[in-house]
Amino acid sequence: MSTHSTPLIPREGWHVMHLFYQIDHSQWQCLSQEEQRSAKTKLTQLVQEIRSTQDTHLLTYAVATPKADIGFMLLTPDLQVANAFEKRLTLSLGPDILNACYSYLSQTESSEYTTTSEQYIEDTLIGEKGLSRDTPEFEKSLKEFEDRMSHYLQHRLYPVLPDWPVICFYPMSKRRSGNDNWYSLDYNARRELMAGHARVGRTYSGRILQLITGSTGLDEYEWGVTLLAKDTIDIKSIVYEMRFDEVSARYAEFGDFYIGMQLPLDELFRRVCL
Ligand code: 76R
Repeated sequence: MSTHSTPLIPREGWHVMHLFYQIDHSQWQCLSQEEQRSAKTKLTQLVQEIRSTQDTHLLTYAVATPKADIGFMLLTPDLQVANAFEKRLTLSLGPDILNACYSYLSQTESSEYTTTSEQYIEDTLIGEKGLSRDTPEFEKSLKEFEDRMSHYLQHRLYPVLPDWPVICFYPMSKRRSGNDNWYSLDYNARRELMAGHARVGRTYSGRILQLITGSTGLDEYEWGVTLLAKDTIDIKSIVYEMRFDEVSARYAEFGDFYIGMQLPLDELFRRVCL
């Protein structure tokens, strides 16, 4: 019998875990200096091992308020691997030192509202630019669009996140109550609403990097929202501005918000007083 578990790799995309821990300083104080040093070395080596695993990324951050002390964001294809890394991270500093206080499981996904080539041809190339099919200009513009989209789709499914200092995570769902039921709208209505949402989002290009990961059936809410920024003002403004956009104003429900600062591990240890 094989001793290996069957890999659980989605047909497309990766698994994503947001992990939040509080440190039990009274347990930590029970360790000798030597034990504390080797505990930190163990976590450092584990982080290196995770980061050198193929198609796997790990962000480490200090959480700004006592909702948590340390946060990890783990992206990796195989849920078996994600689960094994999560257990090892939890125990890495010794039993009962890192106590999980919040976690979120989701998957990277492409969006059903992404503009398709056919839509782009109809709405933009023919509709707006007045080009006709089979002309060199038409072919060139279509190829440019398709290259841009394939790059963009690749980022949504297989993201490599920058080391921007501010990281904001919150889960959200679309409302399903009375007249405000997102899921009873037809596809075109949702697509139009999402186009308005994307227009607001695009004005934050270069200031906000967003990664929307899907979690229906996986965790309490329907999506995990991860925002990276260089300035907390940009987090505050995008979330504020989106509240006025119908998609959020009328249809969004939010979970708790976590704000952290990405830090290299040695600085993170000092920050959280380990
Ligand atoms: O195809 C695309 O991905 C581009 C258009 C786009 C989609 C489909 C887009 C753009 N988003 C999409 C989907 Mn978004 N987004 C959020 C939040 O706080 C709030 O009010 C909402 C949280 C933010 C801040 C944000 C930012 N987006 C989604 C979905 C899935 C909806 C579904 O499938 O029903 C959710 C839950 C969601 C939520 N969005 C953008 C941004 C930004 C900054 C952009 C522009 C990205 C860019 O063009 O680079």
